[in-house]
Amino acid sequence: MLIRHARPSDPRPSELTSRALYMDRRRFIAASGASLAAAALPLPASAALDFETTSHGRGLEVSDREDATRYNNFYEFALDKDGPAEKSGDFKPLPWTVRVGGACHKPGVHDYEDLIRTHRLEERIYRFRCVEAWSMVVPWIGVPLADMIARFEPTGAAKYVAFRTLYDPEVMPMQRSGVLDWPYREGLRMDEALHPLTLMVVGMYGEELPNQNGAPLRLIVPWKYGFKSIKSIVSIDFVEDMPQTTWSMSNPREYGFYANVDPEVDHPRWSQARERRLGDGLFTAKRDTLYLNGYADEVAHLYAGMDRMKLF
Ligand SMILES: Nc1nc2c(c(=O)[nH]1)N[C@H]1C(S)=C(S)[C@@H](COP(=O)(O)O)O[C@H]1N2
Ligand SMILES: [Mo]
Repeated sequence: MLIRHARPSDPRPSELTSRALYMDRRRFIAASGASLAAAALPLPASAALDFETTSHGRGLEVSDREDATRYNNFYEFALDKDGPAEKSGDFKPLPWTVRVGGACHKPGVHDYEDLIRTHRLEERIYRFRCVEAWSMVVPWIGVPLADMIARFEPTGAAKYVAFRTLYDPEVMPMQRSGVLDWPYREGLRMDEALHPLTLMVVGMYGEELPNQNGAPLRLIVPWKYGFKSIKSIVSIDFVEDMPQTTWSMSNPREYGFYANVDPEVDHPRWSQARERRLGDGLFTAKRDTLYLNGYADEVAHLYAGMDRMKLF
């Protein structure tokens, strides 16, 4: 007999929308997408993707595509939220290669198409929480990072995975400034990278990633603050020591390596207890931030015994 076990991160009642409403809304968005986009800035056309739907996040009320693709953080293009969509139009995400190296048996340079085509794409609806206390719910499309990592055959020396974003100051204007130490760097502990929730994302809302959301491939680690979800990845390295990460290099007091969503660990300059969901009206109450962004039952064991205040 087949029993569908509820996933512990399944939506709570306040986040629910009916499946029918979600499908309707998708159809509505598909039908009206052109006119909506024309009303704002024209988005470069994205190709539709072939993917399997999954039960991840089924029933969560999905954020509007407009919000998720026009309110971004992508410091390579701009420091404000509208800037990435406005200033990334000339960026050409394809062709693209990813260099894989370090402690693995199959290092090498991989063409994006080969890297993706050999995997089955899945759509997963995840909550996403920025460290700046806004959140959204996005239907991401990607490959479980663990599946991608398996083909590189990491060795026993691989304790962490380090990722880097493209460095190309000609098309990424803020890289001509020193606001951050470029290229953007992120990292995960090996067990975090291999966790089934961790996704290497190539699309959202049924289509390839828009430039401002990290085309052509970016990470999504749904229980961590948004800055761990590095965009436009050009290299993956398996390493023995905890890698340096952009935000902790720039301000180690404010940004740690773990960056787990935690309502009880305040950012030094603001509380993390509440968040504003993109699309909620000005008069809608902020929402309570959930420990590990609502994924605690799936990932809390990774941090058993760890001091949340020290290893933030
Ligand atoms: N390369 C790169 N990746 C990045 C960032 C960035 O500035 N550069 N910003 C991070 C932050 S702070 C957040 S909140 C998310 C935003 O992702 P989104 O624009 O798709 O919502 O991207 C993350 N990945
Ligand atoms: Mo963020």
